[in-house]
Amino acid sequence: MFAFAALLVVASATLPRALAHGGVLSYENAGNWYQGWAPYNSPVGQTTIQRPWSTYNPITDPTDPTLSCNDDGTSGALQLTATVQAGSAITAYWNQVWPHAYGPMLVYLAQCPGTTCTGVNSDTLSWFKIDQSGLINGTIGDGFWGDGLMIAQNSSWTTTIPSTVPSGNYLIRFETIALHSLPAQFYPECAQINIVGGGSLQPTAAELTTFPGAYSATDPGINCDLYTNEALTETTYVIPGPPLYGSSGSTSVAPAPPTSAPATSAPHAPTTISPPPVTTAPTSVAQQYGQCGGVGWSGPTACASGFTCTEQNSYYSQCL
Ligand SMILES: *[C@@H]1O[C@H](CO)[C@@H](O)[C@H](O)[C@H]1NC(C)=O
Ligand SMILES: *[C@@H]1O[C@H](CO)[C@@H](O)[C@H](O)[C@H]1NC(C)=O
Ligand SMILES: [Cu+2]
Repeated sequence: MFAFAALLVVASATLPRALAHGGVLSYENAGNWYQGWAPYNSPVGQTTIQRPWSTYNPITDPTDPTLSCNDDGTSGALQLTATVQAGSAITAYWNQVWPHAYGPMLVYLAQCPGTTCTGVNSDTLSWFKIDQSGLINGTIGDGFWGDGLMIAQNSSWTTTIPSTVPSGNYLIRFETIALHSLPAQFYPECAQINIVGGGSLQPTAAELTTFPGAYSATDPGINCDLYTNEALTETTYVIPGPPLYGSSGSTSVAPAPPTSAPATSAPHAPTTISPPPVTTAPTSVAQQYGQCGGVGWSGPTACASGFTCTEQNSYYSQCL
């Protein structure tokens, strides 16, 4: 069993004893690697973009005060921030091999007031969800989940910072929720990023939430028993949390043009071609560094002019 072999490797690397659990250990963006916080080392001298976190153990209460970033919400004494281009991909890496294949993957952003997230308690922020993957196929009881995809992708998850997100300082919160036993297990860790080159689409009120606050123990996606008879036929899973960013309408997005041609209007041929308007609404092509393909990907598969969709692995293609 590869999982067993991996656990032996982990044990010999003198990692903590909570071998069945863990968290995000490192990040990658645009070719830059960022080592994460080491929760079982002394906090003294740790310099990382990741927010401090305290335990490999799961949080099992969705109202737990540590639910925002798996700690008390404070930044590190030597906290760093990564500069990240809007539209670029950022990957979080969990300890290998992540053991829990049943449950959803979720990624959130929260903008910090002021000019830095350092010193801002994560418990005070409003979060919006930029990525999620629930039940990919099969049934609740025996299906393939976002968590399984994360494991299949080298125990990592790649998400694209939406190109529409306003530039600024954010926390990014990667979360895997494990449903193999009840209560559900929450594994959230956060990192500080400064998003540059962003757009102007603010999340709507309906898309914003808090941690704790976003989840309840009675949410169908959290109080989800995989071991009932119904679970073996149920193919619908409701991912917990707010609607995805950009999905619930916003005043700063222009309404879609009517799809039926205005047959009755007199066609006046324009004598000049106007340049395309600058738009901040989501487009059907991926921008530079944006994801454009891969197993499970349902977003754009074409790249903006001048960029080519390039396969990085079977789960991730990127416009370069
Ligand atoms: C479920 O999805 C995964 C990943 O896309 C794929 O490898 C697997 O074959 C699918 N299983 C079924 C039963 O469709
Ligand atoms: C798999 O993840 C590890 C970090 O956990 C990383 O060092 C390694 O480069 C990754 N391998 C691939 C093929 O991406
Ligand atoms: Cu575990």
